[in-house]
Amino acid sequence: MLIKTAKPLPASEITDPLFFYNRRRMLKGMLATAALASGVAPVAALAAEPRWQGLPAGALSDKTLTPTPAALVKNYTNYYEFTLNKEDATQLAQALPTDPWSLEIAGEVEKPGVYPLEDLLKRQTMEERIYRFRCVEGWAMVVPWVGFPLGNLLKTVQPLSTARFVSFTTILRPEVMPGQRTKSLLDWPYVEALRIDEAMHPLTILAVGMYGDVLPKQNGAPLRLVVPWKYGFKSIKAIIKIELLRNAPVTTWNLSAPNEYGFYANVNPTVQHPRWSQSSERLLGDKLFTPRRATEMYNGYGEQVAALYSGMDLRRFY
Ligand SMILES: Nc1nc2c(c(=O)[nH]1)N[C@H]1C(S)=C(S)[C@@H](COP(=O)(O)O)O[C@H]1N2
Ligand SMILES: [Mo]
Repeated sequence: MLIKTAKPLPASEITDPLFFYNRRRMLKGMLATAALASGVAPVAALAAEPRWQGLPAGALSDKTLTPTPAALVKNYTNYYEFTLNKEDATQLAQALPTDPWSLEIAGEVEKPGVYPLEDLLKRQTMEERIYRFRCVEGWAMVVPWVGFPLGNLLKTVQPLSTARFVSFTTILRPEVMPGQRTKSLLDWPYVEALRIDEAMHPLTILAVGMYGDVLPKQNGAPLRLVVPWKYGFKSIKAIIKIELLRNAPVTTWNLSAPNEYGFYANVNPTVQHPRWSQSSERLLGDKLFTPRRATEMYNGYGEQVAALYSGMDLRRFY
């Protein structure tokens, strides 16, 4: 979609190499840059796109992990606004319009506002982050996300010292999201939240792409959270609002079944879900007879994040 600007462009934007008229084209350019720097082959058609951004070393991303085949990640999704069926969201989610898209930033910040997504993205440096991802249901995958640290975005809007939590809200569009027309399972819109130190942690990213391309709609386009040391339900999709708060908000899964889905939801092989064990997991793509792998504490990111929870009783704060 072409964004036709009615007002004349300020000189700074005309000369700004980061400025693109088209979000998809802009994103593709960013993704190609990220892909090049990470060694993943860029999308061939993008070869002529300008490459104007260098990448940080990417020390937070384990390049030795083998990504799950993209087709599996795109065709086995959890997106309850559309369906409870993991295969059907691939098709159903295509009905969600994702361009144009605005992100509201509200609450305890110096610069609240409703920002066009393009404006926020063009100020960010895209990185590829290859992360393990673990759903609370016991399946796992490895995904090469493309995105940027949430903390970098939050810094641009200047959180106040009173901000102790950050909440995220998914778009409410019952006319295209059939699941939102019923309240039987979850309360809509889907809301998730982090403590501010979790939100500012450099592993916490907002993803706009995966596998070197724009994020598929079923995987949460145009903007989703990825918190690799927590169960997948924290990684909320299609975010339209980020709010900085003094107090912990009510979150969707915690509200639906507080004894099953804690606020923290840190991956923990020693704290069992009331209805199944969390001590092992099945990697997407593994054959039926492949033994399940052992679940890792904090999904393998303990070295980076354990300090956030020092002194906390993880059985109580699950
Ligand atoms: N808005 C929204 N976000 C969501 C969900 C959802 O149903 N709606 N499902 C969550 C769950 S349970 C998981 S495991 C992950 C799955 O991400 P994926 O479908 O891209 O693999 O998305 C999370 N984010
Ligand atoms: Mo999940």
